[in-house]
Amino acid sequence: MTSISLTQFLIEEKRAGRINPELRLLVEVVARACKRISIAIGKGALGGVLGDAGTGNVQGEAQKKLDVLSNEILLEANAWGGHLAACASEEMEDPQPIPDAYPKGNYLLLFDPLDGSSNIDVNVSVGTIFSVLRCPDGVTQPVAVHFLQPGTAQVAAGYCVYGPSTLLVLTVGHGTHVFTLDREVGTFILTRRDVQIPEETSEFAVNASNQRHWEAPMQRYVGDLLAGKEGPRGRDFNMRWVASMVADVHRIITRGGIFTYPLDAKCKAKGGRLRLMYEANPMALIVEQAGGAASTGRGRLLEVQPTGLHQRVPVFLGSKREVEAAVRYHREADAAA
Ligand code: AFP
Repeated sequence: MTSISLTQFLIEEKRAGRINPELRLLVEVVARACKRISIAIGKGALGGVLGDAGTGNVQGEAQKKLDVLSNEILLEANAWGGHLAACASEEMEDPQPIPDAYPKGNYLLLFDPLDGSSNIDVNVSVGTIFSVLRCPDGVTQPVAVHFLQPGTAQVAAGYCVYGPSTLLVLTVGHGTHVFTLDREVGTFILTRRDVQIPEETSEFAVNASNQRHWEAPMQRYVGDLLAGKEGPRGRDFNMRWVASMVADVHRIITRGGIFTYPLDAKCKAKGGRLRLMYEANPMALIVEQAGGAASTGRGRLLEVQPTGLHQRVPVFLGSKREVEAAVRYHREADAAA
C-alpha cells in the first residue's frame, strides 16, 4: 500500500477545498517544529536539555529547559512564513506578534509547547498541543482579546505526542487523523484516517489523589465507577492516569475512554486545572471530530466564551456515552441543589 505523507494529505485536503494554501503551510510548519522538538526530547540527558530552566512562566510554574526550548522552536518556525498574525503560548503572558520584518497572515496560533513537562525528567510521554483561529478581519496588530474566541471557531487543532513513536494527530474540521513520524526519512506518514472513538468505555482517567477535594457529583460519579459490577453501573471499570494530557487523550483517541480533570477545592478558584485556549479547546475539537464528546461537566466545552488567554476550565472528554453519563451526575446534582 503506498504511504501518504502529511504533505500529500494536506494537498488532497486543499484540492478538496477543505483548507487553503495558508493553512496548509501553517500545519506543515508546526509539524516541522514538532519534529525538531521530538529530536531534542529524544536526546534526553545526552542533550543537556533536562531539568529546570530556573525560570517561571505566567502560570507561576517552574519552567523546564525543554518548555523554553520548545516554545522558542515554535515561535522561530512560525515567524517568517507569512501565514500568521500572532502566536500565543502557555509559556508567554502576552501574545507574540509576527515581527514587522515579515509579512503577516490571517491566522492566530496558540500552543502549549510542551504539555506534561513534569514527566520529561522521568522519561514519560509528553506532547505539543496547538490550536488555530482566524485573526479577526481588519486586525493587523492582534492582542489577547482577539484570541478570545470559542472553541467552535477553531479552523484546525492538533497535538504531537513524543512517546515510543512520535505521532501527529490533526483535524482541519473534517475528521481526526493520525500521522506517524518516519524518523529515517523525517516525514509524517498517515497511519490512521478518520479516527472513530468507541461511544462506550470501561476505562476512566482521573488524578484520584484529589478525590477528597471533588464536588459531590464527581464523588458520586467516580464512586459508582469504582463500585463496578455490583454497583449502579453494572460493570467493572479500569483506571489510567499518565498526568500528561496528550498521552491520556491519545490513549482515548486510540481505544476509547473518558479523561476528567474536574473542579476541585484546590483549583476551583482558578476555574480548573487545565487551560481552555491551548489545552482543552484543541483537544475537545480533536475528540469531537473523532465522534467523541467534550464537556465542562455542565456544558459543551467548545461553546465556552473565553474571558482570558490563560483561563482554566474543568474537562470531561472522550467516549460520547461516558461523557454524557458524567454530565448527568452534574446536572442531577445542580437540579437537586
Ligand atoms: P505539567 O505540564 O505541569 O506537567 O502539567 C500537565 C497537565 O497540564 C496535563 O498535561 C495533565 O493532564 C495534568 O496537568 C496533570 O495534573 P496533575 O499533576 O494534577 O495530575
